[in-house]
Amino acid sequence: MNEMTTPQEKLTIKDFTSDQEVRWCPGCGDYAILKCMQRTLPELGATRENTVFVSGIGCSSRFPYYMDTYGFHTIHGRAPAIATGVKLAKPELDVWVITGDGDGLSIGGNHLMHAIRRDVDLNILLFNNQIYGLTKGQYSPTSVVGTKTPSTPQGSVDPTLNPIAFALGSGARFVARTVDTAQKHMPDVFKRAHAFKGASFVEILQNCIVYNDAIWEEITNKKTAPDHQLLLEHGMPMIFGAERNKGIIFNAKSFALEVVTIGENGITEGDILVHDETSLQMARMLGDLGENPSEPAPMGVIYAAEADQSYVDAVRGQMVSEKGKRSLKDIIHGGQTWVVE
Ligand SMILES: Cc1ncc(C[n+]2csc(CCOP(=O)(O)OP(=O)(O)O)c2C)c(N)n1
Ligand code: SF4
Repeated sequence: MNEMTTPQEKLTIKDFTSDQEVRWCPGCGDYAILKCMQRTLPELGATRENTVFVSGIGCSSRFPYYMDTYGFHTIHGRAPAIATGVKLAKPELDVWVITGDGDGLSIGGNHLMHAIRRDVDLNILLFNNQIYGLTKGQYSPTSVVGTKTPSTPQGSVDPTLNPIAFALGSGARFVARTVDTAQKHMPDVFKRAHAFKGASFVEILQNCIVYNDAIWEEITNKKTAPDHQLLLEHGMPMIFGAERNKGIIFNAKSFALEVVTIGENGITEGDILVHDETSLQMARMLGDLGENPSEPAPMGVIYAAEADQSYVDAVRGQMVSEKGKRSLKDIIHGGQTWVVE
């Protein structure tokens, strides 16, 4: 007898689009990221019932409303903590964390650091617009020094926090960068982040057209982008530029990466560094590249290392081995506890 199977219905962008009215300012970079996610999930074979978006507070954190999946719009800076709970309770779910540079790196810096350090299997997307958008444009940890805002009328004096360096310093095993306008590049980065078993950290350069317009202009403008973006590809030489004649070398004297021109000072293509996404040392140097405006910003997968253990499996293993042995009350009262009378 032939078994009848119901063919899996192919989902489309519509299936992941909720009926909620999108309330971002016209022209905000968040729209492009949202569309890209709604378009990419069907390609990943994701289902609505197995997908959760967890966000904190900020314009970017409105994202879960607009996805027709499960979602939590939580409290400021706490999305990583709540997402960790979701993943531990239901490991079969795909858990995406949506956060901003203020939500994830100011009030939530501590929580973000520990979710990354623990390597919880979350896909963390940090929308970096270098400003607090929702609260009307105060400076954030990623604002460049001298940024004039209502909270820094004479210009900010705080040194700028680099999200890639922050993630690597927290022990991240998957770190990538993309930009809101890159409709071809962004899905590939989402797919790699989704496939990674562990905490995948993605910085998305995002334009806030109202409070910090055009901060990524050199990277997004078609004319200037080739000279300001270094598109990384594992195993390929790091060559960039409108004329494809610029490259990255390692300067052993300054112990840093350096931009060179192929054909000048005896530099040939063979001198250009080949990207190795499994090298933490290279990732750390790439993380710093682009801080100087004369250098290109690395885009794509900067670092991807194998996880040495699954945090979720390890914690759930302990939960299983402990089950039925002691009550929660016994555990709480099991140590050095006393009653104050
Ligand atoms: C406990 C608490 N403190 C402060 C705020 C005010 N607040 C809301 S969103 C936000 C910053 C959001 O900035 P960011 O994460 O960069 O998101 P964007 O709006 O730029 O997307 C702040 C400070 C709050 N909601 N809760
Ligand atoms: S304030 Fe900025 S980040 Fe917020 S919705 Fe408007 S353009 Fe987007």
